[in-house]
Amino acid sequence: MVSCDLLIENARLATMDGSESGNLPYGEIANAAVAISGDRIVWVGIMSELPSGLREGAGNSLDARGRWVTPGLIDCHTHLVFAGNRASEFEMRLRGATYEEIARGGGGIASTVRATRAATDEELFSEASKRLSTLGSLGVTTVEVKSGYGLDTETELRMLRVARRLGTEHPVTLRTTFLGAHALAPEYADDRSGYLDLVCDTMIPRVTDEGLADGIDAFCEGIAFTPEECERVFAAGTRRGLSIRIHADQLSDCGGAALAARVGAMSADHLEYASEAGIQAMAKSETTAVLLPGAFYFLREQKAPPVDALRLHGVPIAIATDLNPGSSPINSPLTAMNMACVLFGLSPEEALCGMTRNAAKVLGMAGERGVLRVGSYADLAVWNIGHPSELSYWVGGNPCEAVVQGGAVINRIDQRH
Ligand code: DI6
Ligand code: FE
Repeated sequence: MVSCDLLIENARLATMDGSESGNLPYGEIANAAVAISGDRIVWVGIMSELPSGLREGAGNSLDARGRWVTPGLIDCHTHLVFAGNRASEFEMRLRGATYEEIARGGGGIASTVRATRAATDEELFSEASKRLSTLGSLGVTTVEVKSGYGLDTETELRMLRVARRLGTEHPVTLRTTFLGAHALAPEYADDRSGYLDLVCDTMIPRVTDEGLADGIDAFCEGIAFTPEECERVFAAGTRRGLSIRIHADQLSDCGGAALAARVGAMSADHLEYASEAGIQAMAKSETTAVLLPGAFYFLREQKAPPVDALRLHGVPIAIATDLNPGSSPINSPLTAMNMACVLFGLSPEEALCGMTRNAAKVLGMAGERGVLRVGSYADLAVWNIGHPSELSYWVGGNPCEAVVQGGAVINRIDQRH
């Protein structure tokens, strides 16, 4: 007999999957139901077409009362494990100091590295846990977390272990990325190649032997690592089965976009200064553009990423928070979507697609997550809004009423008013 474990009824779906809805904006299906068996969606469609066996055989049901239901949000680029914060540097910047001056004075990433090295595992876990709970309450069901505030073997490993533990103790799917090449460790200030040896010959083998990372990332930038240095790190990561991400062309054009395409990266992230040639190279590859408007906003950058060129050449666009203490203390996917619209000119539909369907592609989960379709993972968010454009419209507040993660209801709608 056909049956399901959870039936969501009376929903207005934004499936983010044109093929299920005849290409309506947001992949909309009104008066809809979603049937879930185990952790998968087994039926999606108009209520009146729901097979009677599914209605009668449902173990549990959730009446969405006409609310909009979207795929669970996917924050595909965060640095949410770190200790301390940089509010004092924020004050310095408001008094006129620049990000680079603060970094040269021993602040910046180095100050978070000091705090992270000094923190216990428990402290790292509990601080990150609060941030992750906030993301979850705002509809996030999948999140990526990077290391990169340790810059020594033990602390990098500790950050990734904390991230893995977050994934087991929170109702989210969590992917980890090793970012040893985030900045030069202070001990190696005069020995760049020595630090890269450490990353490639010691850290990557230790990280992968322990199964602590799904991907590898590097900060390709004048103030960080050159494309050649990044390529070396990527080669070592690829040999160990890690998928590639890259912080590319955030503050200057270093050829990061072209590098991403050349090495088959899942994504090139930031891209404010990416060249037309770089975007064209990405278009010929499978590399997704991840835009991080929070960092652009918080650092008061002036040059927006080349969104028109990305659209023209058909490069998929994802959006993420970049949640980190230095350049993007943005603990909300919805705020990042708002900024993507206001600062970068995305449409609210592009922004939502960037936090769902295209973000899934970045994490190697295309079609599996970020869309509501038969066979996809049962991650959904229920919203008290009149239209999905409101997810990018309001700044502050939280319209998320319930989340379903892997078929489990996390926050029941009928317990709220
Ligand atoms: N790009 C950024 O904007 C952050 N890291 C990166 O690679 C900065 C992180 C920080 O300032 O702590
Ligand atoms: Fe980042």
